[in-house]
Amino acid sequence: MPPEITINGDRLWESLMAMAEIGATAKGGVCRLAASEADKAGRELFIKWCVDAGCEIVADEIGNLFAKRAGEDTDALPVVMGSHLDSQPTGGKFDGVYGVLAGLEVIRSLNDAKLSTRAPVEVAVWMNEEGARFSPAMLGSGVFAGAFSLDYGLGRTDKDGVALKAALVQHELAGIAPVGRKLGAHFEAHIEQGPILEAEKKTIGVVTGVQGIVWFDVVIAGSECHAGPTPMEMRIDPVQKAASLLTQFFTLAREYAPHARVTVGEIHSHPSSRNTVPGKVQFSLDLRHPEPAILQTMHRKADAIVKKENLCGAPVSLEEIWHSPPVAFDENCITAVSNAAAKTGYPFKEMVSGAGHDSVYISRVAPTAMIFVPCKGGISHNEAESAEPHDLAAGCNVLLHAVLEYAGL
Ligand code: HGY
Ligand code: MN
Ligand code: MN
Ligand code: MN
Repeated sequence: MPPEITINGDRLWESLMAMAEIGATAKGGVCRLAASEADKAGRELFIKWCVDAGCEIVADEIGNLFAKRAGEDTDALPVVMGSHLDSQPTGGKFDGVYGVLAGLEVIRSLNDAKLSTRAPVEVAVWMNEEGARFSPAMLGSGVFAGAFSLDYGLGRTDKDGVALKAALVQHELAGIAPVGRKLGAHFEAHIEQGPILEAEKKTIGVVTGVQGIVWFDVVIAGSECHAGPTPMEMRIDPVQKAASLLTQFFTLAREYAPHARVTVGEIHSHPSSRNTVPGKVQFSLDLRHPEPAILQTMHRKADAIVKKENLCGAPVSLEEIWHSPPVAFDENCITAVSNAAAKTGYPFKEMVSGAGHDSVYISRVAPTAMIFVPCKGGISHNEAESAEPHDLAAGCNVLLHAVLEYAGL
């Protein structure tokens, strides 16, 4: 029987804190937008650590990175531990990074124990998971899984018109691999980014799937005029129309509570001058629900709201820019995670993820499941994001055992 490995998490915590210094913000968070200088620096540090751990590094054409630890059976498909290093503009130290560095810690622990696995084991860094710089989210894993073409992915531009293709850098230590390699299985460790595990005093979330997400761009066309002499009834004011739309969109969240989510994260007015009635207002709309039928109803109602608002005043357009249907993960992978949680003795529960993750698209091309650990107050996509070292270590031990159930010793 191979020696039992128990990951204590100290080295994992050190790596997380070292990575958090890259793109560190004044308020204790990180800003490592996809393919930015900070993201490049984070990827270089990850590559260095993986080369030091004896891994071969390859990158695919959309910029996904893979650190490969050979297995005894060179024909066996790799068991991959993946997540992301890119962050929100005011991101936290753990979103995405935890899953990547927990994967590295598994490899380092196998090295320490001088254990070789039957199948190769890899850590994947999926490009542009957040969608904060290049929409849509989960772009790198989506191209890898064939949900988007490589040209579409490389052609996505940020708000300054910079294309991902131009922003990508090839890392000198990385060989090039085509997108879409076959994988044996994919496991992603991630902080929950919500309050459930902490509230229920559970250490591990066995993630069975991910709720559906639809992203829209809303554009309201007004006409610029002077804030002083122009009588209210003469104005075509997109902000007043936005106020009515926003109230109705948020009503959808109440109508389909408790699982519906409605978020308006971006709001822009043009020309954005305090004494000019705007000529245009644009905002993003993010609708989510775990039930496909209800998400469709919310989508249909959003369309109807816009249609009614278009009967008068400032014209509104609602353009769907991304749809990620609800996903159910692979039963055997879910069982491997449950078995690992039971074996390691941590209190666990099954749950559906409210956030999107790279595992959504990778589950289309490989058996996939996820492992959640609590984060403080359920806060994430916030510089105050934090997690307990012992919970992070627990998730890493569960990841190790779930991976070994597939990779074999
Ligand atoms: O939008 C999401 O849920 C993910 O964090 N990109
Ligand atoms: Mn994430
Ligand atoms: Mn995120
Ligand atoms: Mn995510």
